[in-house]
Amino acid sequence: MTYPQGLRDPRPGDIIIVVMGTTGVGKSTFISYATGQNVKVGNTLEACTSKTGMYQIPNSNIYLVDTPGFDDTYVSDKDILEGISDCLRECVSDGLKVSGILYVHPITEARMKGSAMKNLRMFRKVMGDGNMGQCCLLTTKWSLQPREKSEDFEHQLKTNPHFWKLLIDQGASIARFGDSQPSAMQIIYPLAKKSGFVPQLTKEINEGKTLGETEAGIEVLDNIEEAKKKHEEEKRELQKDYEEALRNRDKKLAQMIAEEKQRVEKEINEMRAAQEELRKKRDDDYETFQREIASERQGRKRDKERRTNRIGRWVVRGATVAIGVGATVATAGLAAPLAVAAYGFVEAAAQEQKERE
Ligand SMILES: Nc1nc2c(ncn2[C@@H]2O[C@H](COP(=O)(O)OP(=O)(O)OP(=O)(O)O)[C@@H](O)[C@H]2O)c(=O)[nH]1
Ligand SMILES: [Mg+2]
Repeated sequence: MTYPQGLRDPRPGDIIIVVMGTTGVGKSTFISYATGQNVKVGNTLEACTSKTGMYQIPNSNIYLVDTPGFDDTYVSDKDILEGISDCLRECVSDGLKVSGILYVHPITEARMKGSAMKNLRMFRKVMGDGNMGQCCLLTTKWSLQPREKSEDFEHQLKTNPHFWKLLIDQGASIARFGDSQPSAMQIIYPLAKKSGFVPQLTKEINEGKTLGETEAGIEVLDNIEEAKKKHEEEKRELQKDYEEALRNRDKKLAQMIAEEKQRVEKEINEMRAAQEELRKKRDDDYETFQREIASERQGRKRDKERRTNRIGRWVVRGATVAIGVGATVATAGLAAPLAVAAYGFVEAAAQEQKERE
């Protein structure tokens, strides 16, 4: 099967929809269906998507941003937040229209486990509660269990104040993904129609805060601090065990404990370094941002081109990759007509909005 041609780098006014959620919930799968592109999907328990990436819906001005989920390794949370923050800020400063956010959760999980709760908290802090009207809470994997069970789980998600109730009360919509391209497009259309907004994290960064001073950054710093305290406790225990092993002249055991202690110390140092970086990640960014504004004011075309190129690097080299992926999306035969329809639809909405402005 061939895919619609015309994949291109995003231009000012193009529409951005960000996809967030815990590892393995189906973010990349959803994007594969929606775009007909070969987005790498995970088959193991390990996180699959490690970097933020942008994918175009063919023949449309809509781009989906795939993000890695926050997991249990606190140091990588810092990198993930950095990636999301940089991507959002570049989108906003390059005039792209961030119009919607999808928060993905598998319907096979009725309860929100530790990492799901953490991702939900991060999602709220990145977006800001006042922007929930731009968000859609999406459930996936409906085909993996009986429908009644899924509906029961969905009810729990919707009504539990610790899960989605508050977000729905604040205006978030909910949707079910039906493992097909038309279903993906039905979810994307209403988000693409919304007007652009600036996520809370980006607002805070643009105000000159360090990443560690933003709501989302504070959450990551606190999590690292908590993990660091546990590690320091563990290190103290290991030290006691080590001294005891020496007293008992058990050299082999002492050696093993010493190695374990070294590993714990290394992790503590990594955590300290991550905290340090988060706390000071303003100066570079903020100054760069200020410089960009200044050079823009002076009308430096060259600078604008450089930013456009930079945004271009986010885009997966879609056209070439997309051609060989018929197997990835069973229903992608519908991609062309739907994407063309989406394009017309969204371009018309953008035009309408422009006229209103
Ligand atoms: N049947 C079904 N399987 C799904 C669905 N979504 C995801 N899966 C499966 O779940 C696994 C993980 O999916 P991914 O799309 O890689 O998940 P992800 O959210 O991108 O994960 P990370 O990249 O690790 O953050 C894969 O084996 C998918 O095939 C869905 O809606 N239906
Ligand atoms: Mg992924």
